[in-house]
Amino acid sequence: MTLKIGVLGYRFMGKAHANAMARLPMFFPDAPDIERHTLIGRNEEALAEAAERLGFEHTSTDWEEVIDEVDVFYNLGPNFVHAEPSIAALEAGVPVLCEKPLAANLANAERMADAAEAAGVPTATAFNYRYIPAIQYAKNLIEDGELGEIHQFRGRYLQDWLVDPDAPWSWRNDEELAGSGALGDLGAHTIDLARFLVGDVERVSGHLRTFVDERPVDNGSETKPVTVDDAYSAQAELEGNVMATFEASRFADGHKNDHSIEIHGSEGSLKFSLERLNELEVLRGDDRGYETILVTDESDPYIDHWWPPGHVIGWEHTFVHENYEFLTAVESGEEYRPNFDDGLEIQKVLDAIERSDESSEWVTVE
Ligand code: SOE
Repeated sequence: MTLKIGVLGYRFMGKAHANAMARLPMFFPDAPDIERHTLIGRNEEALAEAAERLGFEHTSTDWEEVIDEVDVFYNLGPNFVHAEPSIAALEAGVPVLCEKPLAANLANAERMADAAEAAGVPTATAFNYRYIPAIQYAKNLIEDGELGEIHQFRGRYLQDWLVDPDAPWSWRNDEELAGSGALGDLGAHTIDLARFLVGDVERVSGHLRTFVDERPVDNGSETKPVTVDDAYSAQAELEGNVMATFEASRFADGHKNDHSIEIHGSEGSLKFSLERLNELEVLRGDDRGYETILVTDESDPYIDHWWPPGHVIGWEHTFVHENYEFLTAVESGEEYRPNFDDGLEIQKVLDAIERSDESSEWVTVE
């Protein structure tokens, strides 16, 4: 059976997922057969150009119509578009992959997770960084007890594309449309890795800041207000009494896409940085320094699908692994993680960090 895929959104994420789908038959021959069936957007001309370039057979400006025609629905639109089309697809029994964060607010994330539960079909919240081989290697080390009992998690995600006060306003700067700023866009990834590698977030103390209050619209003389954070930091307690700190900024000059984590346990530590994603730094026992492990051996997660050792992979490969796992779960009907429930748990943490910033108090994640 060939799975027909409908995709809403054709910009950054549309390109990342379309590329992943195109790579699947070549590198993951056991992946389900898929057809890039319909690309959905609002501007017919731009949509037609994107469909041609990204390899989709059809286009549509009406997501409701498409839901009835496809076997899988990808929601890659801005955060404020996540809820309604995803819920409608689930009500029609269609599995959904939705970009992160799951929604622009907690209420919508709850509605989406409820719809997923009622539908009983696989769902995905698209946390692609779980699919970096070095991150899966780290998970295996932790599960095998190589780091002993985990005491501390430290995660920061730094970008610099908003340092310029004249960088144009976009939906990512608006609370209604995005939910939050660096917190939801970047912090959601870090919190996903903390949950994936260590455990659930139990309570948080958060701090949010906006450094530029208004930005030009389309380089013109008009401006629009910035109603989300440019940066956030939080301290947290994870299950098992693990101490954590999270931080993200779009205002960290000199950092392009610097997502770094460090984990310390009773028997060892590890460090990972997205800008060197083929490597994991590990320290064990009485080692006096970290050993850099190049995670490109055939026995490393997913690597046997790609190139010989040392022939490094990149950011786009994470989407191939993610699409492989999700579409395999769709075909077999098995549960996929991270699903909408995981997306909701992360949304609860984002919400708790914002509430903690407002109240200047620790907030329990419930
Ligand atoms: C922009 O800040 C962005 O594209 C995020 O939206 C992505 O989730 C992250 O992977 C890279 O940066």
